[in-house]
Amino acid sequence: MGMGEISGVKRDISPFARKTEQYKYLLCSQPLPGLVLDDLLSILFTLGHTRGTATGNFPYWVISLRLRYCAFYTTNNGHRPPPAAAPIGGVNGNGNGNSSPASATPEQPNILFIMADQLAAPQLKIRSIRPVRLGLLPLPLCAPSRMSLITGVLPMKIGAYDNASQISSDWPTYAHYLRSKGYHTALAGKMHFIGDQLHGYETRLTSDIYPGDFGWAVNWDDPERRLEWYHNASSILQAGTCVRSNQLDYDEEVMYKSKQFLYDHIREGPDKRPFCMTVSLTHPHDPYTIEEKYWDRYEGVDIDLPKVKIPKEQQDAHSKRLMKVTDIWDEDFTDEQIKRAKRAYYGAVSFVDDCIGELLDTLKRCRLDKNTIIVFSGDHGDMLGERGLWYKMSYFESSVRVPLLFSYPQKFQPHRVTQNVSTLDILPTLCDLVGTKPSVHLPMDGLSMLPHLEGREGHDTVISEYTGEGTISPLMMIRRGPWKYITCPTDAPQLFNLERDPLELVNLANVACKGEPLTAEEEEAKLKFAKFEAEAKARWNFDAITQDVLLSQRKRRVVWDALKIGRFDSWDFDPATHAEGTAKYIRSFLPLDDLERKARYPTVDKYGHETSRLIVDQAGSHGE
Ligand SMILES: [Ca+2]
Repeated sequence: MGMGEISGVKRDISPFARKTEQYKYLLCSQPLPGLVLDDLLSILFTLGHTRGTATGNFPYWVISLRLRYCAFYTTNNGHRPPPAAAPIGGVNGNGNGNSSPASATPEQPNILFIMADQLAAPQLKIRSIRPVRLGLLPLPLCAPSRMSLITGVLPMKIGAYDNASQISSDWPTYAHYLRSKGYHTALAGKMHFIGDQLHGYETRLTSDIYPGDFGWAVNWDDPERRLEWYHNASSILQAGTCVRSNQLDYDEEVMYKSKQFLYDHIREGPDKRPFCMTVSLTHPHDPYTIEEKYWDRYEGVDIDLPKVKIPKEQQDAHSKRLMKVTDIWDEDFTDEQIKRAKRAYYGAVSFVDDCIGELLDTLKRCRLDKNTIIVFSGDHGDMLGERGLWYKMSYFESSVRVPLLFSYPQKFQPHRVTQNVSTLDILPTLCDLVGTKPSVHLPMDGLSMLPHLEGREGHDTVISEYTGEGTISPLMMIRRGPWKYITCPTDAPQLFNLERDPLELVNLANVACKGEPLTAEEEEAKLKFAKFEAEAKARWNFDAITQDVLLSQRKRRVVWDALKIGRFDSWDFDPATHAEGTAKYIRSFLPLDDLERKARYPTVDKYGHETSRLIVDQAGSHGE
């Protein structure tokens, strides 16, 4: 296998493909400059072709790309997408919105949901397998995006306005639905909750990396003022290697706790429940700094410079504000500075790859790999200098498009889906996969991606809402087919056709006021624009939303100003209060041999031979 078997893949993948027996090596052991997922996909597709089977022992990933690419792939490989399969475990929700009570069986699949932070799909160059489209976000900012992801409900409905917005604890999350279905729901890593730090997770393994309070609220009453915690240019100016960073401290703890959770799971008794563990890493988020070994993986690589450069005076209104909010308006970064920032970012992506590899390897060694669904996604991307912008908060592709992958080889063939799907869709999809349904009596904006996973026709629309820093009024997006429409009461509207204009250079909203004659494409754009305008008007009451956002901001400012005075009672999660504490390791009140026996996996008999039987005659064991 090698170059050219899959249309659009330009790299020779044979050096990597040899190591696919151990999936981790795909991710871990090769220096793949910013191309890891791209290569991964190439290899999986190629192997699918080579083996002509959908039941190989490596993970299959389903990724949302354009349908016609999928069709091309299918033709090339001589087999069709799989027939519609029954939901895993069977749907036994009763259909009236109440999921059945705890009824998980040992056969029910575990779920490992891995998240990265600020991982931009376009920056991974998955776009080299054109045409490609990946998961989009309900809101391109950390906390609101995550709150919508866990609830399946759009940000304005749940009040997830900015990075200091508290959503009510009575919103059901995927953790609630899966827990009701009998799952042990656990969170390791970041979720950026404000207030309630659990929201349905039964076990939280680490604290959050971000504050769980109102400190990062946006202030539309004083939009010109840059707040102390906003992004600034330092990330780019100071990009490079480090021995340690805040983020490395955090992710290494997340990884240790996650792996320990898996080890603890396999040593539970026969009545153990299936798990749904979310492992949420903070890399490759800025600041752009990473250990030397990851930096060195990109030695000699010509780091790509941003494709689109726009003079700042010609930027759209929101982009201009973002340049000021992120304090880069007066900066003129050199090519060298940009390359260093991107190199460190790519290094951090490789770090994430290594972490994924470690988790998959642990699953395998714990013999959990055959019965664990793996989901991979993120909260938003990073502009990384494209259009002169950095970080997120924008609806341009590098900020709003994230990877979204599902792997469950027992049920789904590898293929790529082209429709627009959202991280909002993860909750109803997980529900389908474990045989339950979200309540039909409650708001749900997400739609199940089961049809996409099964190779059938699925939905193709993503709605996104933004009221965080940088904007001064609600900024909304509708993405459907090739079209991306952006509207905001204080800014000029935008319309792009990403099929014809993947770099988003031609604002087709301008044709609405252009005189005759129009080309056929302009006529089409004019018609689309009018429809999107009507749809937005019907969907959003901008005045009411603006008042809701202002009310929330003002309430939080008053409360936060008071809470900062005197003794500070933090809402930040303290894992120590939830840990097993003194009951772990060797203690005087625990029979020593019992402890050692229970802690060893796999179980062995008195001569050290592996056995699945309960050991009752081992020296020192007490009473079993
Ligand atoms: Ca984030």
